[in-house]
Amino acid sequence: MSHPNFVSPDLIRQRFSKAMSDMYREEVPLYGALMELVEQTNRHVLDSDPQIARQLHSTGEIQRLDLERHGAIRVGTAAELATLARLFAVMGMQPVGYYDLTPAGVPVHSTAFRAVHEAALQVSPFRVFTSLLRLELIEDAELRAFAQSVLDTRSIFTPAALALIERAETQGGLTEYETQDFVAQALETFRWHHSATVTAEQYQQLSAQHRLIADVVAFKGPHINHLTPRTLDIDIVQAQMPAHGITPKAVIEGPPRRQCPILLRQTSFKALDEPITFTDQAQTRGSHSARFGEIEQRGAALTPKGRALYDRLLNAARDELKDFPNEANAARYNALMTQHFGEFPDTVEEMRQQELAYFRYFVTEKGLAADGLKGASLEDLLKGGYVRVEPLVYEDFLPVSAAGIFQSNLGDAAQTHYGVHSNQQAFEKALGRSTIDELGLYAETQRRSIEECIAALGLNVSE
Ligand code: OOG
Ligand code: NI
Repeated sequence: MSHPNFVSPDLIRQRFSKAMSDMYREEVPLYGALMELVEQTNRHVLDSDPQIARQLHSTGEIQRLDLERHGAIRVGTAAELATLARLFAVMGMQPVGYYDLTPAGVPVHSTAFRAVHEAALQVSPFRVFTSLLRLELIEDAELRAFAQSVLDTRSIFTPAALALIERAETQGGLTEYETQDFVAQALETFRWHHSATVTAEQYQQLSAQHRLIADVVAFKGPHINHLTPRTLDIDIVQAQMPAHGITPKAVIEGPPRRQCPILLRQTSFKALDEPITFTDQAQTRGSHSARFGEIEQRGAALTPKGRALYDRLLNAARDELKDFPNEANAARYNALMTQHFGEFPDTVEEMRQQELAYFRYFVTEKGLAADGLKGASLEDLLKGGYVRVEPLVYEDFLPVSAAGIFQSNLGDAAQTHYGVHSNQQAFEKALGRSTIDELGLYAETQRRSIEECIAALGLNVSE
């Protein structure tokens, strides 16, 4: 039972997301510039495209747009991941989805911590893409043991944060006073540290295995490595970035531009080179690049059938390109994507009828005023204009896109080939629980919205 004096987990998450954004804006000035560009673009789109404005108003997304962002972190051990899961649970965030990045040469597997119910997402859609380093992929046994020993001695949470997680678990929530403290203490885990925990030589050895390994092992904690605002038009932002002193990656990840946006389109700019001090140096002498900027545009969540079509078309375009998308082949890649995705229906009605995407159903004014709808099917109600649909926004990530984002920030030289397979079981063992299947969540939200329509119309229709 939740105590009346407890702050709701959704509000804790909303506050934490704001605190994280303020911290990152202070640490990485380019993030502030990017936020301004995204805000300007969103205002422009809302002013010039009444249909998008109407859609966002009717789904309520307009209220969360300015709050909306995701972050990413990388941890080194099972214990770190399991405690993070508990920390995020205090804020109403659960691990959704499993992403294996090893096929793309990145030695991690990941999940996304986020709210799962549409009402909670509405308060704060804050998400954190969280990766666990797969230490077993370090070939050199000595280096592997060294990395493990460094990770085993660090503690990425403050003692006060750990105490508050426990208190939230035993009490069933946090009071206002405890919440303030929790947000401040939890933030410490994600802060940047200018000093490394290893010598310059050890850093070089870790980095030579994979730059990501150095990024995880050589620091006190899992610094947030980017914070991504949501834009309503990613092509505009991509085109404007250079004029704002920001150089974007060569191609936008995800589906091509469409009338009806689907899934997720993302672009990022390169990691910053930041001065750091190694343990064997008195002053700052080294540098490390980990933190970057990213923006994204979100579209409709796809059903398994829609997702299979997306994956097939994406693979076909990439196979035909015969290489990772880069500066030199970007124009051809974009052309191939547009050509292949011509096959993906691009109207709401086709996507709904072919069951390619998930939708939310709403009762219309006409529906509320109507009588005598008994016995009508959902299709009848739609055709008669008594209910209408809006695509359900995709709240998750895409493994191929995530790999592209990782790669662009690690440099092309970092491409490695691992002969291992995904291991969701090992990931969940480390996490201490199973990950939630995102498709089930979308199906549930769609179902709830249909039930709400039926109740609002006073009907008991069969579909
Ligand atoms: C995460 C990269 C993936 C996304 O938006 O797909 C990601 C990382 O670099 O840690 O953030
Ligand atoms: Ni990201």
